[in-house]
Amino acid sequence: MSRIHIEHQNDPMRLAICVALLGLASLLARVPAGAASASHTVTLDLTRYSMVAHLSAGDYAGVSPGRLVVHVGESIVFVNADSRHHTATSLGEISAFPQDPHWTDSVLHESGNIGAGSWSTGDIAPGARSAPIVATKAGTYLYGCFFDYSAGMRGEIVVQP
Ligand SMILES: [Cu+2]
Repeated sequence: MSRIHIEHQNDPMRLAICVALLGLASLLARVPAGAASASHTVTLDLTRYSMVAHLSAGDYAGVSPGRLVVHVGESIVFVNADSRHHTATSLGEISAFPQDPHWTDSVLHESGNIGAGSWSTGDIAPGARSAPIVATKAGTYLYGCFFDYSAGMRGEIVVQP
């Protein structure tokens, strides 16, 4: 072995960096596939998805996928691919889209997680994406757009345990 090589092996700083990198590598190796950090995307676009589709909860348009299945701990990001403003706002843990969601302007602000209680992405500008909304409790949840609910802009999120 060359003299330079031996010097490198004995360099305490180099050794510390090696140990740190090995530690980091073993941490990364321990993160299982499909861990709690998994993220899903729902695209909001009333122009592109203008055709009315069907769910057992009722007719809908403007979201893709209309029915999204996730697991507890995973998060959903709503992407506004449209040229107009949208929201994704909870309708609750119910089985059919209501005639009137009875929302107030407060849903234009981001709030809550999917699970117990109401949640909303808040107002998502054209081209923008929501903060990740975490699915915290198993169940079937309906949501809709504050601006376009009467136009049928709705969707369903199924949270599995
Ligand atoms: Cu909308």
